[in-house]
Amino acid sequence: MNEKDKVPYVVTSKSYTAVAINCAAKAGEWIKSRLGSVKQLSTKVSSQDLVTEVDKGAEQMIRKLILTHFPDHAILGEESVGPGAEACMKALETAKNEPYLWIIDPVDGTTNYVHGFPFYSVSIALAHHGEVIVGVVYDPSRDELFIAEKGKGAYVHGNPTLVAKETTLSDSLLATGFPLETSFNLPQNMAGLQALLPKVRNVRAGGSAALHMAYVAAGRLNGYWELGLNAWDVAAGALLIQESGGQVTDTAGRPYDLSVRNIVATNGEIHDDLLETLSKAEATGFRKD
Ligand code: 2AM
Ligand code: CA
Repeated sequence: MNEKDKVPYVVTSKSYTAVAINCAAKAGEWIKSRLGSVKQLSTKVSSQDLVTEVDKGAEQMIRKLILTHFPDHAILGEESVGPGAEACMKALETAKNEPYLWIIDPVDGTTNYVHGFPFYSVSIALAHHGEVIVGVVYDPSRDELFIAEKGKGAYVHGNPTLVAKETTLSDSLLATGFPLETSFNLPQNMAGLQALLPKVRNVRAGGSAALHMAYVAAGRLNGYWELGLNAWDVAAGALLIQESGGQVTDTAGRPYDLSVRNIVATNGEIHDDLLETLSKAEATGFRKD
């Protein structure tokens, strides 16, 4: 073939998963390199709701990378949405029917990050017409990368993840988190803890929803519940769990979708018992009409 007739190589299909991994790894390394050097600490709605220049910088980094590869895709990121549940729900309502929507939490576990407690993560999910098709959670402290593709399984460093096998609450290690809203969610959370603690092996509250969900996927936790979360905290983790054989619903037992804020995520075996205990304790986070 004549040199001038050669067609230049054009990348026609870029892997969504490869881009998600690249973004999570790059942002994760950068976040870790800035550990302990946070200069400006701002709060969103209260002194408990922290945001740093690292959260904002990491989100910008991820946005740029995604848009370099997929300029037509939409992006929903924690740091680009105003504070509070209303703002998140509104942003999600507008974005959820986008053909391709990336859902980013640049630092999940910001409070831990600020305090130097090594349990935080980068969470990146891609939804196609509202259904999560790729989920990546990266833990820079342990250099653990959890990856899931819809219908193709979930992996941590190339090894398939599988949920734990225990079938009873009494053999289960659970995790939860404490939402900031104090008038309604706090008493609900206390009621849930009080009902569950005597029934299970123990309960942890590590402070990163995404990482807790990755741990359920990997069989390190049997289940996790938390009230008042946002789409970016759980979208990637939900796919990790589903692709590892587990179950994800809201606290009323309805199947997971992007708008779920009160979440129950388990190995499947203990799901109904966990739901029932929360319901009996009136600790689902849903107000009675
Ligand atoms: P973040 O660190 O990205 O804010 C811990 O219980 C979990 O709750 C974390 O995933 C944390 O995510 C999330 N979280 C913290 N503040 C929150 C808020 N105001 N609303 C909803 N979720 C919050
Ligand atoms: Ca988060």
